[in-house]
Amino acid sequence: MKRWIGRSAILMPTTVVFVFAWTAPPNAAEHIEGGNPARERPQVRQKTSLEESLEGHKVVARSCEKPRGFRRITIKAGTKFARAGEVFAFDKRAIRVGRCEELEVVLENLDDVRHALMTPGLNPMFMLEFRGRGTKIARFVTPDEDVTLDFHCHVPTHEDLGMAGVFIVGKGGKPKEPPAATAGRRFEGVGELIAVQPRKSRVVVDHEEIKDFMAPMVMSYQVTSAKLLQGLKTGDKIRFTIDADKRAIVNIVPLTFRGEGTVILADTRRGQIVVDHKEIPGFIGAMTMRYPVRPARLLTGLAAGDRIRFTIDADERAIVDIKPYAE
Ligand SMILES: [Cu+2]
Repeated sequence: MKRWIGRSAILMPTTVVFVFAWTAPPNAAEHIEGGNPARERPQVRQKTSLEESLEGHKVVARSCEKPRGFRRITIKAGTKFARAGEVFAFDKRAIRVGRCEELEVVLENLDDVRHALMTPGLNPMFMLEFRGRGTKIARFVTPDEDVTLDFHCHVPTHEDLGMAGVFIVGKGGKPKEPPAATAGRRFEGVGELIAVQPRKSRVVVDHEEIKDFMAPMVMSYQVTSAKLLQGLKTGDKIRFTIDADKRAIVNIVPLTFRGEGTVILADTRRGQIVVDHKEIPGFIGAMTMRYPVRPARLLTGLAAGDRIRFTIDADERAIVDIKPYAE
């Protein structure tokens, strides 16, 4: 009764592509760094925000797999560093760093407003965001080439108001490959929805690395149609396609499906369950079916006849959450 092979066929009809123009630069005001500690991450020890931040932002340059050195730099952001005619600035405007060097960036925000340090020319790009005062740390590895990489504050208007500078890598120089190399390309990512905002046609996604495009991070994206968000909820896992030109999500395939049914057999040893379930909209009709359960300990204490609500992860091809309930 295992029917996972048919899952793409089942998912396909729900896939709708809408395309229209990206209207404004990405709204960095909604860019969120780090993770939401309140979110449930089963099987994983609760990480400290520092660990999460470091893990999420250790961006290794495509051209340097193994860093040859390490350097810590402190960058302060605030109105007090602004020169005449500016409003905000970073305390440093030109930072010399080595080639293929691991940089620990300690960013201090002295303002109450939001700032975001971004180096768009880095492949993959690097970004560290603040929602207010404080210090954050993240790392990236510089490319193994003499190149000058711009950095700026990604919050709209802040770059024009003074928040810009350069990382001079090695002797510095023009990038070999302009950032526009991604132009016209589409990238696929997998992540968990942190927020769904149909009215704004936006989603906040905690995503894994998007190869050749962006490091793992929590980020807000425009979607090209609010219809793409239909039926999606916070906590759902999705596979999504980003159009690099539009800087928007042009397609979303849900990977999380929720079902309800009665346990026929809880096979703890094999980590499987047979469940007589109702229709799972967008996934499969009402039927009795066997599913892998990960982790298998979710089956502990379950017995035939128990009523359950469960979550299917179509990417993991397994039931990843089970909650018994009384009728
Ligand atoms: Cu700023």
